[in-house]
Amino acid sequence: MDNHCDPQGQLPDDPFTLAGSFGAGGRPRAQEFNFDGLVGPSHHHSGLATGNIASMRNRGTAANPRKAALQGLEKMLALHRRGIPQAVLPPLARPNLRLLRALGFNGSDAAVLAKAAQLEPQLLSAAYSASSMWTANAATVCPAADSADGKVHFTPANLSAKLHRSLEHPDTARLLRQIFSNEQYFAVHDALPGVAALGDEGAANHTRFARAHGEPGVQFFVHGEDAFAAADAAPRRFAPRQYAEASRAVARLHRLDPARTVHARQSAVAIDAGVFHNDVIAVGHLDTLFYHQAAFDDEPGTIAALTRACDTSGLALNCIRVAEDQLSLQDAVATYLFNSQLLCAPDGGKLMVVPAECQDNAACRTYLEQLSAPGAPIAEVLSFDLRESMRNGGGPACLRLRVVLDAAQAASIGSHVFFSEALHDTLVAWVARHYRDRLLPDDLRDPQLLDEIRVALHELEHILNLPGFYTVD
Ligand code: SUG
Repeated sequence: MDNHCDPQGQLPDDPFTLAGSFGAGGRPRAQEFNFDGLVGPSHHHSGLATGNIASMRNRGTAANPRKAALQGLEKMLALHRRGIPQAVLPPLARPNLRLLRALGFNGSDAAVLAKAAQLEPQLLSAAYSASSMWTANAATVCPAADSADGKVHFTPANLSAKLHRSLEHPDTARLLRQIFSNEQYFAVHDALPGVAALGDEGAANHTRFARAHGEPGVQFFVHGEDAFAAADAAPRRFAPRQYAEASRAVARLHRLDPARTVHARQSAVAIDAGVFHNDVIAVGHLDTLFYHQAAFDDEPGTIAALTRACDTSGLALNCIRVAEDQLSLQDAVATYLFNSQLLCAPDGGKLMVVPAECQDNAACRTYLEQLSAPGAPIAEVLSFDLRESMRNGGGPACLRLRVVLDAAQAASIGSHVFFSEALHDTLVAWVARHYRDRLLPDDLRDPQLLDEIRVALHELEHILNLPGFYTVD
């Protein structure tokens, strides 16, 4: 197959050195930045996410927030060193005391925590959840080249399927508006109304194909359910999280060209096997779709629609299909092979970033050896230990939000979110100073933890130049 990576792939150390470069048709060159979530200090395992097998399985086990954050930073550093444009999104402030107070817990902050711990420990876990680390769920992002108004659009995901996640979007919107503040370049919408029938899980159910990041592409939205479809509700083990109506609304808000937008339905069998987001079973990048045969409700129809839309954009879609006899659906969920990041190295080769669990599974390891053999589609497989995040069902692709930016758009960002060796070192030292190395759900009642987190986040606000971000409660 054609190893077609972004021909604009000269990746600078500093995104601002991009200034002044133009690509095909006089369009500004653009790069895909991976905005990885920095794992917050309250990372713990409390089994809040039904339908997410890892979260359900690890409920109540000890977490190591320090290790979780360092594992994420190690991935960011490694990719940065490979020349992949990398940035960071900070954790949202937790605990969310607004939630607990709104639910009738009152008194001092310590009293609120103590009463919630005694009466509703799962609500306390939700208020303390560090789930904003999975930035693939922060928003759906549309590069300027795909929108009729030429702006980069963001719609924060309402994440209405899960209580702990539904708390994220107001702060996510505030964060995105603070970072992507220049309205000449960026439009940050409000999340869709937070009801089940408009459930939206952001970029985890969305991908984009294009010849180069700065060129118009094909947007691909995947949903689990049609809110108003006729009674097709076969008995299900797990409820879908993404609704077709939500995907279509995001496409309208982002002013996409319907001819270059494809909507497809996830297979219910996959959802029941633990594919709570489509990015657990498929990933796309530039001209490539990597997917398991069980990913879509109508596989031939979905691939045909995508191929047609890509054809009309002058793009030959490369599909890498994994059959059940190569890797079972169950192993796909256990290894998170499809939650890998597909990336383009500066030398043009395709990189695949997989979780270490892929190497622990014999079938998956064999498959990856074939996929990266000489002449095969992938130039190199990079494996990372992200076990802390994985124990909550979050692999490499969950931890990053892809944002395509050209030089002027990148240069308009004043926050210190672009990754560098220096930022890495600062953040590692910050984590070492402030994070615990063991956290159980029961520890969340400790008022000392609240104080530790407040001090840490106040410092982070300065490191990342996000004034006031953590001041609002
Ligand atoms: O929403 N886990 C997250 C994992 C999100 C992974 N993201 C993507 N696939 N893009 C979720 O299920 C677990 C929290 C806990 O169990 O404490 C959790 O929320």
